[in-house]
Amino acid sequence: MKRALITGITGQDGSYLAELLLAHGYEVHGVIRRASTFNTQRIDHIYQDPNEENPRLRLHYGDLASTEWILDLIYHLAPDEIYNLAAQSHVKVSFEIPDYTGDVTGLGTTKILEAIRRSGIKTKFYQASSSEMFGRAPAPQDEATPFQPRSPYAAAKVYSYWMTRIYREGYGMFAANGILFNHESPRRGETFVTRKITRGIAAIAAGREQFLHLGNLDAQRDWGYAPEYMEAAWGILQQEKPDDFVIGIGEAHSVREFVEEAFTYAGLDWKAHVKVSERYLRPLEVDRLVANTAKAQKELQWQPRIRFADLVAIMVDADMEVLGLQSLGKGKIILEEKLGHWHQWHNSVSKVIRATAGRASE
Ligand code: NAP
Ligand code: G4F
Repeated sequence: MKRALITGITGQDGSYLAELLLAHGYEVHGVIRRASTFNTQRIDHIYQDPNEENPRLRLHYGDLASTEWILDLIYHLAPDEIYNLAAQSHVKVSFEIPDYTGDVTGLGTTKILEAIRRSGIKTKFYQASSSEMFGRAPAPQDEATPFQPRSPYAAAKVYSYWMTRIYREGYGMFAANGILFNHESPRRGETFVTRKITRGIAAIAAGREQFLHLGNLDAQRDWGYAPEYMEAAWGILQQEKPDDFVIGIGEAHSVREFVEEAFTYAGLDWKAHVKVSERYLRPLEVDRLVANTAKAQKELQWQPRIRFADLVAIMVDADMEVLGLQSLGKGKIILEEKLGHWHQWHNSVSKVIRATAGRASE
């Protein structure tokens, strides 16, 4: 049985990846941070009692801000695959806590790579690199596009990207970068723009809020559906040779277009509800990200099935259900028709987002 270690297992991607690996028959180990309140809502539906015989999902405490746990854990587990998904992942927040972001999102990667090297184990390492690293580089962006980072977060990710390549080329390690463009889902953190919009719509439809306050509506992103991106991450580690891959849809939409599509789907007029607030603007912005995924299509045979309008329907439906409203139901049908058995609406969507529901106005 293959064994995998996931940092960031409690996040959006970590939870989907854990489900995917369990479905592939792996023993999955996840690193979680000690918190005074429960922070495992996204993985509670796959949690296994450690007192059971041979649980296939096990959790370990650790924080990428410190080092003492990493070498021990990696040496003793000797996982076949390590997925480094942990990060302070919010771009705007990275301007407010740049040094912490550098510690965790940047240096955290080196701590893991160095622990792998020192432990002497043979493993495959996946680094969660980001399209944010491209920053100002003209679209479309591919594996050869030079990085022009525009935030402390992006700079930290560029550092991690290069450390991954340095350990690959310098020590012959199987270390690969997945350069993922924005990917979203009903499990997306509540303060990222797509989820903020779909939660806001549900709150407005329920009569709990009247307005949704957003920042820059002109920025364009290449938005896809997170579970499919975790299929790509897994695929990257199944290659014979370590390499770097751009993963995205290849289509850009502005924040305004996301707003329009989502409000229209919910039967609401966005102009009556959306207000632009300076509070959500950033010191620097990334204007346009569009993936050129020719390499991933050819070498990973990876082809996303969920498109922009599908994603919007899935996310609006899910947030409507969280608030106990009748959803329009298109999202559920799309998932049934386009995705396989491991991503069912009831298990992977409803149960989890009820657990992670929070305030709509943030
Ligand atoms: P997310 O939902 O914000 O999850 C981040 C995870 O990292 C959480 O499990 C979080 O734990 C953990 N974490 C944060 N600080 C930590 C620390 N100091 N020590 C240990 N764990 C820590 O992010 P995501 O959307 O799933 O993204 C996963 C990874 O892909 C991140 O590295 C992100 O930067 C990168 N990425 C994401 C996208 C995207 O569009 N989603 C695109 C490109 C790259 P808590 O639950 O305790 O906070
Ligand atoms: O949803 P966002 O916060 O995502 P952003 O900055 O693109 O970063 C995400 O994707 C990266 C991949 O490219 C990941 F690496 C990163 O970890 C994260 O997952 O913002 C998207 C756009 C930005 O241009 C932002 O300025 O939406 C704009 N926006 C407008 N109003 C807003 C808001 N963003 C947020 N979070 N909140 C707003 O009210």
